Amino acid sequence: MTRLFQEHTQRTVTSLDGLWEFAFLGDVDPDEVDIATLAFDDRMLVPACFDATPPYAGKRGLVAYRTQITLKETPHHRLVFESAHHWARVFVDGSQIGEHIGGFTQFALDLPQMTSGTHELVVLVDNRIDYARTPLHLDYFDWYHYGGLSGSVHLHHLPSAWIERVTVIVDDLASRSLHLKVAYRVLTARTVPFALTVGGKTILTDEIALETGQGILNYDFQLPDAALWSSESPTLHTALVTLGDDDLIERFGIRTVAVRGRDILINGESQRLLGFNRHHSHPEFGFTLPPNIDYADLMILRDVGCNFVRGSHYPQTRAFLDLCDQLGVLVWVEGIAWQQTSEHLNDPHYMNALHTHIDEMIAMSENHPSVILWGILNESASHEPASRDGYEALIGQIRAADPTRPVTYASNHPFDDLNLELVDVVSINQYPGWYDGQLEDVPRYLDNYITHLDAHGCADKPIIISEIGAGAIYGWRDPHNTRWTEAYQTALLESVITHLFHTQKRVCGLAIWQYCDTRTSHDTRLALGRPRDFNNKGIVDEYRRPKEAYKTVKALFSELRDQ
Ligand code: ADA
Repeated sequence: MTRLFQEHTQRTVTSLDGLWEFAFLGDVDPDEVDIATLAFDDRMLVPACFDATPPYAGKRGLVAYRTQITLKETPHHRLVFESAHHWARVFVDGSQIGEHIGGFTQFALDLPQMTSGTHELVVLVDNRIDYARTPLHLDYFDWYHYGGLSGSVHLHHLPSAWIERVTVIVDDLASRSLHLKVAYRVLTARTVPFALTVGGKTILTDEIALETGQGILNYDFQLPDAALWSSESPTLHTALVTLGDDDLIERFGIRTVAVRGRDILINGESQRLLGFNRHHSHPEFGFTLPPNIDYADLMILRDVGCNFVRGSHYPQTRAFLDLCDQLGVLVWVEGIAWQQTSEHLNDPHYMNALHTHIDEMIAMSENHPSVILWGILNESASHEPASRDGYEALIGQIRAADPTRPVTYASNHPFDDLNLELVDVVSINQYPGWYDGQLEDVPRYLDNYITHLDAHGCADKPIIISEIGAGAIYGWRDPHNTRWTEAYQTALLESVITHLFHTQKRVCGLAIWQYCDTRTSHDTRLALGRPRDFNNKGIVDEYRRPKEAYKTVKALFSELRDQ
């Protein structure tokens, strides 16, 4: 999965994608594996989710991948994994160089000093549900935890001083005043030239004496008259940062996101968010969506009249965010979580893993102008006093790392949530007419949530209905029009949209649950409410075939977008 633009012109980056040697080891303790004696009896594509392929469908266990890497004479080498589901341990020439916990985020591992030439890379990947090893993925989550090297792998050949990360922050919209942060690392002290060009024009130049170690360069600059980014007019700018012999290209948009009273504002203009929750998954590819599926999904969402996607329930790939940047789709990005308990939020093992994961999420998503909201802890125990510290810690972490975007979490406790004062945007997941009450009760339930929230501290905050929906089995039509028929789903979504935006007029956004049907876990507590082992609340099925609700939502959203 590549970016939509080239990230380096000077730095050499070798793609390691391709068919690697592969072995399914099964229920084996990774600490007991002897890398030297592993028998690789199969091949596996990287990137791919191995358990989305028929021979390994549904299997959980330890797997091993092997390939060769070729090091150059450059002073330093680094391996970058776009994602590994959902635990990985990496070896070069038989020596362990690092581990990573949790899927969906990019991680980098530095190689020790080695001779140039060919070396052996082995990666152990585990997709078992194992709280002790990888606490972010639990068996009861309502999505299937595919496994494997699900993202691309790259080998970076680095000079003696290199750029770790570039962040572009909008300080003042009117004057187009921006701030550039360049994180770097240096092996041996040196003085190097620095430059920033934007759109081919040199904006900053400098000569910097860099000490050994790491640091951050900070610059203010202006781009007078530069076009702004918005959903309607998603203009992007390309920054090329060079530092000595290294460089990094980032795309950014000039836009602000703010909250004022009940509104979410982009560049000072109030937004009505109309969209869906989307799982980044497909039965044939797992989490490794080919670019054309990402693109097709966004074209479908655009056709339905959406301007908004909630990336449920984990960080989104940079390739997907690149498309959203360019197409003007507004995105809510959240960390991995699903109905976490207050025990989780008080367990340092869980919280440490989540804090690291959130840092990784921000690092990979922060320059994408399409990302307008940070989310955490989907439907977790926000109604229990014992969860307070956890919410405060995570929200505090996000605000410290990125004060430029509002923070939210999807609460399923509209009547007894204890943490909504902490967020900028209140987001509510509820299923009236599906889990609670009947179809005709939907408007009354929607009014009850809002009346209660407004009377209990949320009157001056934006509210998003972040999940609502009904299951429909593709093609299931029946004169009774009961639950699971396409007609029931259509009627429920029509009632929701009409009531929220024509009658009640309080919420600033809606993310329907969900965009497409998605495979879910085999957990028996879920299975009985999940025919086919799928969450069937998509308005398209898992192969993106439209259900009856498609046309209705499209008509309603399009009318609202035209207002
Ligand atoms: C939740 C949850 C979703 C999905 C949905 C449903 O509230 O956040 O991931 O499980 O309900 O279909 O019930």
